[in-house]
Amino acid sequence: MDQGTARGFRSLLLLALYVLIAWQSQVIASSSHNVLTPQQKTFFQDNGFLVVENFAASGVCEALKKRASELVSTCNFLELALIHAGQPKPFSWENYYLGKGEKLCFFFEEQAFQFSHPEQLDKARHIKKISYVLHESDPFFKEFSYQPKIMQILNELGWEDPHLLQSMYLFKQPHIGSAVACHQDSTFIHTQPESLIGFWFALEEATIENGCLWVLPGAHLTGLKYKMLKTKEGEIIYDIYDETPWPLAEMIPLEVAKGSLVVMHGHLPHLSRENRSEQSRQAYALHIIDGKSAYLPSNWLPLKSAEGRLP
Ligand SMILES: O=C(O)CCC(=O)C(=O)O
Repeated sequence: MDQGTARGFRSLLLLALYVLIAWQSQVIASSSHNVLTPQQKTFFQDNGFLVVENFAASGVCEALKKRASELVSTCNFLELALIHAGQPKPFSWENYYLGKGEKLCFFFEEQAFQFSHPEQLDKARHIKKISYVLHESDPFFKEFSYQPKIMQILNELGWEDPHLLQSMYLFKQPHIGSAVACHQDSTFIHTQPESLIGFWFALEEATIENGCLWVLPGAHLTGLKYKMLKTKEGEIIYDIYDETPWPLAEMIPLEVAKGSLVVMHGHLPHLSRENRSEQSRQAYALHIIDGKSAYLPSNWLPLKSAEGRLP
């Protein structure tokens, strides 16, 4: 396919995505109903998470998956291989992602760095995640992330002035998809008062086999175990409050269908296990704060104050 045809195809896909999302929004706007039932809101308050089925149409999931794979094809893996090889600064992970306001960061599974010829690597089969500002820097993800239905759910859950702060595309590759250790998202993003909430969209079916999310229901009512802080000098440090291990045996799997949304309170402990199955488990995650809270200077991720606000 030549460049002109590829561009035309991309515009068509973006238009299709726009029409699908606009149609969904129209359905919401023209109905007097809330997206969430009172039972769902109570469930979220009690448990710290909520599954909203059929949030995104299958065509929207496919368009986002296709866009993510296009973005991966643009990534410079050789630069990352140098960073991984532990070259002295400026080739360090910190320099790669710290303070990178608008640029996309690409992270690969460990196996990618074991190739003796990095230029021959099949990036599509080894990419782990793309972060942290897809919702700002890519038109497809921006269209999806700023749709009114997201705002409506946030409002219904009590977020009055939501700001999209961070986004991540998670590939969870077949066979080699690595685990994400148990954590609370508010460890990494701080506001005063706390207001972090995560929206995790399953772009493919998520099962125990392919590494679905696991959560600890009700544990969002407990404090943070630790905080990752950036010092005035720009160094990353950890403030530890509680060293007891997570009760992993009490965690429950969230097996969800393609198109489902999982909402998670910033204090909810969650993890995902390795994917050893044949199926990938692709997902898109958004981390959102309330603009009524102060965004603290201890955050590693800079806040672009005017942007990130939902309409
Ligand atoms: O998708 C995963 O495996 C983990 C995602 C996660 O931890 C998050 O969105 O906060």
